[in-house]
Amino acid sequence: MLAWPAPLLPTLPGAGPVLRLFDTARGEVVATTPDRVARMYVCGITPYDATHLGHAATYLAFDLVNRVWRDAGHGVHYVQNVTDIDDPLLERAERDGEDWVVLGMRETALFREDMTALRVLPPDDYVGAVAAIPQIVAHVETLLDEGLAYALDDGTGDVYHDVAQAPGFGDESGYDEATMLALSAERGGDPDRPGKRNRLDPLLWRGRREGEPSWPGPRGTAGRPGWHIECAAIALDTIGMGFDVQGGGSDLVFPHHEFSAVHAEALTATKPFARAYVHAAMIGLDGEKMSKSRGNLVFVSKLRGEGVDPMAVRLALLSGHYRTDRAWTADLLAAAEERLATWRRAAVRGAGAPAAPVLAGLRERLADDLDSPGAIALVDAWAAATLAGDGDGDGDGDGDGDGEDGAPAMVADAVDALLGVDLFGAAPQEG
Ligand code: 5CA
Ligand code: ZN
Repeated sequence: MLAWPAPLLPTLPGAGPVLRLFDTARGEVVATTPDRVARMYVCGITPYDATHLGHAATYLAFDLVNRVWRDAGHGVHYVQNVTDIDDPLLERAERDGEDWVVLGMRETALFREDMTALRVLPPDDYVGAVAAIPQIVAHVETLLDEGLAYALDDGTGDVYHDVAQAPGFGDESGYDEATMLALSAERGGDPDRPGKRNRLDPLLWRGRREGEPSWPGPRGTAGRPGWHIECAAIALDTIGMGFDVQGGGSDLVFPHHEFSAVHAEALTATKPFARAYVHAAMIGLDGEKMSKSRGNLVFVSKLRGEGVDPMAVRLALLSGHYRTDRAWTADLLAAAEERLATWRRAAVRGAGAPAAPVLAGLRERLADDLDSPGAIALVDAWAAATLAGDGDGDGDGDGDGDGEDGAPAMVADAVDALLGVDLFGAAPQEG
């Protein structure tokens, strides 16, 4: 699938330090250990509605991972999926009397526009579930052949993974069974379905139902893929086992990331699926998680339509730490707009407070589990110091401001490359 255009990425002098991230499986901040090319898989959207600020926050967190690795000198092989066939897509299409393919394509197109506007670096492989069906079917057949999966005998053709045979089951989330059962029921699982060997067993393949789209499936059983095997198959096909970061929102810790790992580890008889499982916290609105099912959504595209600068949206979402659940508020956006205007006023000066400490500080803050609030505070301090110069105090008579010549341009490059905020994108107001 087509991804979206890449924003320009300035090259900075020197290189940043090793990126450390909180790994859900180990329960602590660990150093990432990428090879020359770092490998990252981030779970993509289910395109039945527009991108809201929760989705955006999650993709911005992993955009920082991408940027920090690149700044440290690594190449990055970044993969993202699109769940372009699943229950919610079919349900929404049915509700609105629309073709599910058209709905999915339209919302994916809007997502691309939103990501482009937010200056998110695009994935190298952008893969839809439908396109991955042949690989998924082959994997389900392998699991059946090896006796690790089973078909229900109720005539549906539904196939489940037998998790009792998966030695690594539970390693990713670390949850106890009661928690798993509760989350499974809440997030698309079917713990109470009769005929399953284990209540937690995840669906690998759903046999054809009247009125639903279907594809040729394992052992000739038409149907459509389960959700977790989609991400396992796409990751295996693009970046293979043992990749550096599996990412997504914290609502994917269980069951999705647990079972994607279990499927891939069973298929390859190796561990681990990912070296680190990294989760972005939830963005809320009015005291609840922002979610399509609750309908309490603020869309990126709606804000763009209202003329809000996407760089202010980006700054607003990055002004909180990615692992802290936080709320979207009008004040958050207003503060980000003001901050952006201040940074832009400082960035157009010809001289300002020294740049090197800002670059070093940004690198240090972001490498420390993506401390974007700490990074932003450094730029705030730099902008304040730069703007506090009286404009001609350095005696060179150029009216550019006190301090180091060229520092503002260098800081703007660092802010662009590391935080993804373009300070020259809108007409700056000098003041
Ligand atoms: N297609 C699957 C992943 S394979 C899916 O979860 N799609 S989604 O459209 O529901 O979510 C897309 C991404 O946004 C996921 O990484 C999800 O964890 C994240 N996400 C969803 N809601 C929020 C929220 N309120 N705050 C932060 N991230 C969120
Ligand atoms: Zn996924």
